[in-house]
Parts: sequence; C-alpha cells; structure tokens
Amino acid sequence: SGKERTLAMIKPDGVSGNYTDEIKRIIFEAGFDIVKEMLTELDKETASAFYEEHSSRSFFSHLVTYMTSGPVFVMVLEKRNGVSDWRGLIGPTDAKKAKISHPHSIRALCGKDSQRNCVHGSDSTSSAEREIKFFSMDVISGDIDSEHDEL
Ligand code: YYY
Ligand code: MG
Repeated sequence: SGKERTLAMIKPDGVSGNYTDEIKRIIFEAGFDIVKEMLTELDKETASAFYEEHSSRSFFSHLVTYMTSGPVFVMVLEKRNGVSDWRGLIGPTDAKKAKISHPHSIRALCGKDSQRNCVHGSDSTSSAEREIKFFSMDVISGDIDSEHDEL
C-alpha cells in the first residue's frame, strides 16, 4: 500500500512537560496510525547505542545525559511517506531556529534548543528500520500465546 513505518520518540523533556497527549493528537490529525507505543527509560548504554553515529561529537555525553534524564515515549508511526512526513512535522533539529522558521512544528512547540528538542524522528527508511528493530518494536505482539501453544 506504499505505507512507511518510522520511529518517533518523545524525549524526556517532552514527557515530563506533559506534551505526550498533544503530540499524539498532532500525529493523528496528520493522518498517521500509531502501530506501537511504549513508555520506557533509556540507560546510558542504550542511549549511547541509539545515538552511536554521533559518538565522536562534542555534544555526545550531554546528549546521553539528557536522554537518560527521565522516561521517553517511543512510537512506531505508519503512513504513506511516513518517514519524511514525520521529519517535516517535528521541524529542524535546533528548536530555537524551529520557533522562527517552523513555528507550527513540534520542536517549536515543546523544544528548547539544539539538544533539548523534545522529539526524535528517523531520518531515512533504512534508519527507521534499524531504529524500530533497536527497540524490538518490529515484533508482533500476541506471539507469546502462540509460542505457548507449541510447547
Ligand atoms: O536527527 P535530529 O535529531 O534532527 O538531529 P541529529 O543531527 O541527528 O542529532 C541527533 C541529536 O543530537 C539531536 O536531536 C540533539 C543532539 N544534538 C545536540 O545535542 N547538539 C547539537 N549541536 C546537535 C545535535
Ligand atoms: Mg538524526
């Protein structure tokens, strides 16, 4: 059907700032289905692995500290052109710039700056596939019962 899945995450400041419901409303209004969702917390190892491509950057340790500062809300979104449409909805990385250039974006709504930018979105279909697997959100729920049946 040409639908794409992408990984979205509401980062710790978004969850603690109570933006989850408003962001989900924006997601549904834009025509996405939320295929899976989970509230979880990243430990340092998980956050470091998730952002491994940025491990040599000067901001990396601050990024890991931020991402482990509280619960995050992870979602698998589905829609035609879902990857780029979600990137479009969240706006540019630097929330300060987003507030000027993309005032209706999610990062303009709840982000603070280039680090505390409230939400994540996969940047390509291959990143989306990798990130969905990273959180084991590619596994179909309900498998536990059918596995039981085979015992
Ligand atoms: O994909 P996106 O999140 O928009 O930006 P990336 O360039 O991939 O950086 C990932 C992540 O790193 C960003 O969301 C916040 C953090 N970061 C930072 O703390 N400081 C920067 N100058 C750039 C990025
Ligand atoms: Mg990125």
